[in-house]
Amino acid sequence: MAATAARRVPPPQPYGAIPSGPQIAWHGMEFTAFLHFTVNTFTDKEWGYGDEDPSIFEPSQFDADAIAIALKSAGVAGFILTCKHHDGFCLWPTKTTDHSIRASAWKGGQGDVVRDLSDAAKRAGLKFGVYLSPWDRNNPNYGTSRYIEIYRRQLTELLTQYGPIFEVWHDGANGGDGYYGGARQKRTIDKRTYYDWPKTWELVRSLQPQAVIFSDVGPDVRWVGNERGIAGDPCWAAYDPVGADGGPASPGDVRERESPTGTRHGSHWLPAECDVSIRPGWFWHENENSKVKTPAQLIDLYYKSVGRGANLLLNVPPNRLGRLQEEDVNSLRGLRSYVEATFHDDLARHGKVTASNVRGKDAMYEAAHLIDGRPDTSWATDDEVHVADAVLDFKRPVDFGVIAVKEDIRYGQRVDAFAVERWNAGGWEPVAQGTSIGPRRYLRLDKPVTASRVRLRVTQASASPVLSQFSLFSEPPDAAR
Ligand code: FUL
Repeated sequence: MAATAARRVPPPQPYGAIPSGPQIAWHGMEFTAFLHFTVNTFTDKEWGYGDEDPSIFEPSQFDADAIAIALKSAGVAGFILTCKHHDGFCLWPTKTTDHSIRASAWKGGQGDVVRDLSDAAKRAGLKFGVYLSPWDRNNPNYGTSRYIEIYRRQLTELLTQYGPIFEVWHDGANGGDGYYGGARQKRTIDKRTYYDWPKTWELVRSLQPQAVIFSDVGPDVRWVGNERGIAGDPCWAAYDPVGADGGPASPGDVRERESPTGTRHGSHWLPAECDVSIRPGWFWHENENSKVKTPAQLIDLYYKSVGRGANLLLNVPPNRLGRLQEEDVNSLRGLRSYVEATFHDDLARHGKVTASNVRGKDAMYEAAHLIDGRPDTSWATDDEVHVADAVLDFKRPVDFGVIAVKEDIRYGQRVDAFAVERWNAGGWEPVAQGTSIGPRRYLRLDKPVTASRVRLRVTQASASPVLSQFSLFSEPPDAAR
């Protein structure tokens, strides 16, 4: 036993920034939903001023289980609720303000939307996350240090009373006009200092150590820099944010043009999340029922977010009844059937795979791990071998339209560029190429390709490649584009 262990080649050294445990779990979620729901749903607004009468919040047929089940069947791994949006109305019976669901006529002030949805998420096997707007246009204390205490108490309530939270979402929209307890003023805050974010994040860590924290600058998950749901190409998982003026960055003050691509060789693992709404606005509006994104648009977004190694956070806002709108659910269904039909059968698993180099010639790192369906086993090369290839051989030719490649991110993001080729008429012919891989890279071809030999080439890497997956899939013939 000891002799065998001694012969084992050591694992590769991690390269550059590496993910934390909660970040690895978050990457595995891939696709999550956002629920924007508050008084705006009833006033037809996107940003409530903060003077809304709480009694207008009256979702007469609210059904948390129906929402969670619809999202579960859309294939999401969890959802995030706007527990308080900029208008300051709290969807749970908070002790920090009267401007909450307790003052609403709904359920005689006894309701708790956060409770109902977090419980429904658990029943549906989904994770639950919270959005708590830092900007509060209702609170009279907004702009003073007293409000920061209130914000932290609100977070504490949300993070201690509703079970495990997978993500805490801090919006960058901060400060401006508002009701502020009747003052009706413009209150501008210093985005760099007012919130003292490091202290708030420490609080989140202490209450929910498994949660990831999202903002324009992380510390765990970064905003992708646009609200269209599109990650950069490349999209590096590491990122060193810079403020809009080139100085230090903070939530609401970031140089957005670098957010989609991240920073190659950046010092922090800070992966991108693509937040986008299924409809033009974040909140439900009757007149947008005819403007819901089609399945083809959602599929395209899926490739441009999930397919580039980011997570997709797709907003599906409940309507005034407290239900998901039928049009939205239909589009989600279209996306789901495409994803299932495409990704259920990995054609690569029907082939045999060989590699140009295997780390220490050790079976632990052999290329077969690329097609074993396990995320925790990898093909790795010797330290000095940065350019390498793996070839799939099939008994019978396969038709494929989608290529998937994954790095074992526990070892960092190592690959800079790769290419996929097929054997045709006695030579290798290019099929597709890409740059960043990270947790996941999907390449959707313009049309399907037929081949009985397919080669994955790592053409450039900053450290010896460690890849956990190389897959080929076939899209359903009727896939909409
Ligand atoms: C923005 C907000 O201002 C929008 O209302 C929405 O919540 C979006 C997700 O973030 O910054």
